[in-house]
Amino acid sequence: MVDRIRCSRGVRPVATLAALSLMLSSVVFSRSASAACAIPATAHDESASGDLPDQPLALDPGLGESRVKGSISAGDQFDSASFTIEPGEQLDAVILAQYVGAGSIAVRFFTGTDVAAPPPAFLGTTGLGPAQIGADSLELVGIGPLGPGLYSISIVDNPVGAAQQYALALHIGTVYDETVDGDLPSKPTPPLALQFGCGSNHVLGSVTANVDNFDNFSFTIEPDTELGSVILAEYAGTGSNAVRFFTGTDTGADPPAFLGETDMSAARIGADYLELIGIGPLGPDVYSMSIVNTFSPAQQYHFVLSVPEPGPVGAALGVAFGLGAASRVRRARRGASAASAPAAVPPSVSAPGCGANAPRR
Ligand SMILES: [Ca+2]
Ligand SMILES: [Ca+2]
Repeated sequence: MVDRIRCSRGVRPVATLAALSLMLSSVVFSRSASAACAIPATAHDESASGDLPDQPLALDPGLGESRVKGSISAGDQFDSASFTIEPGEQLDAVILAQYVGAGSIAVRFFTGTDVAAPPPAFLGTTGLGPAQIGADSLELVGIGPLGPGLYSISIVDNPVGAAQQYALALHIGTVYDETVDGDLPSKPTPPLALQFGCGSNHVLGSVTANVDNFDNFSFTIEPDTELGSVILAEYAGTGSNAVRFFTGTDTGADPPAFLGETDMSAARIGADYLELIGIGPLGPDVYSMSIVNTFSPAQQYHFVLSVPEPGPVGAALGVAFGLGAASRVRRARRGASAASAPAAVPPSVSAPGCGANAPRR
């Protein structure tokens, strides 16, 4: 059994998911939450599922962390895999989680796959060895995060002949970006219910006095999970504002309970708002956030709401994605809107898959 929160792909209004529920049946909506965010999914493990081929094998990583584990040697010079980042998602990081062996390997990134038309476009490469354990290959190459599209990676023996074992941890987060997905509602329109996943959930928008005074959204933290942090990753603007947290939503039978508030400023980029307000971590429940600007010119924000996964890599990423986010986000926005950059992507609306072993529909 895999958990519902991990398997919900992309930040989408709950109404949209509800409309899909008949198609997806109980696979998505009746999963046990007991393993929620508990074990990183395995996208592919060569010891269990066979050698990754020279030409990319299509994998199905889920939201949050999914691992690709394998080995290369003199007789197995290339391990190649492809995967799709769905609309409403981005590949936040590709962390070298494990490395054993002499020498180093190289990981190469492409858009598309070798078996698709048009042929793949080379994005970049970086060498990986013991010194890069814990490092993000996307950051080393200078290409992350990667928005929706079809991508391939190829792990290459370097130098040829050495034997190495590796594990790469792919981290896929959800994204709600007002420039792509539309303005978040102001009162009296109810908060937009966003569907979060394990790992990082990005919300990007802007508020402007007398034009767009409120950006309101809600989200559900599922049983056995928690909201670990809410990091202001980016901010641009001047003047007053407020970021407010509630339990519940304005649309519920019970009015929301105010949890606390504080404001955004350039000095708070990288700060955890749950810590600033003193309310985190937040356990299973329905919550709302309201970003308010009723007096000042336009203010742009990017929050990263993290539902943590176990282990040092997962725990560190909530902070890392926030602190290193300024350049990441600008690239993410391009990736999200530049649908023509990667090869043609099927307009998949939702994927309940939880790693490579679960069906996507
Ligand atoms: Ca191999
Ligand atoms: Ca807005």
